[in-house]
Amino acid sequence: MERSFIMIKPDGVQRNLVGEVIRRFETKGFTLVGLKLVSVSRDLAEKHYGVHKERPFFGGLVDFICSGPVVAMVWQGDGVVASARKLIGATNPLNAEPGTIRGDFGVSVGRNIIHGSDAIETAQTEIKLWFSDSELVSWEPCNKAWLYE
Ligand code: DAT
Ligand code: MG
Repeated sequence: MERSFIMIKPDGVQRNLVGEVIRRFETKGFTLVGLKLVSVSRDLAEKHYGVHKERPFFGGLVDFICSGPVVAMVWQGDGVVASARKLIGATNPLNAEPGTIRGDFGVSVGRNIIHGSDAIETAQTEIKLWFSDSELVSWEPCNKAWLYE
């Protein structure tokens, strides 16, 4: 089944939004298959944001991601990659719709609380970068019959 890499950034952890973010993914109906608190190394942050390495904000972004613990997660479910992006909202929280995580909790692009993979292929690469196979748990939620027909 489809999986996405979701990370609560240092601002989300410091602002006590870990439970709120997890609640939104749980109540939506997605399944948590990986979860850990990580003190991110520069090497990992630079790899994760490698696609942005020529952008002027890259250095600040890497500094920020390494500035405090993050919560790295893998969520599973039909269509989870695109749906997670909708739950998260637009990159700039000022443009993100109310009801989305960034729309409800943020005011600036450099402190936008959460990361979510932007495509299925990206998700696969990011999950491999952040998690070993043994850290991912395949399990059958008991409410599955009530979420899928
Ligand atoms: P997203 O996180 O929505 O996938 P992205 O991949 O374009 O957005 O950018 C990655 C992160 O980089 C983003 O979450 C916040 C930061 N960022 C993007 N554009 C920025 C900008 N113009 N100034 C400062 N930080 C920026
Ligand atoms: Mg992105």
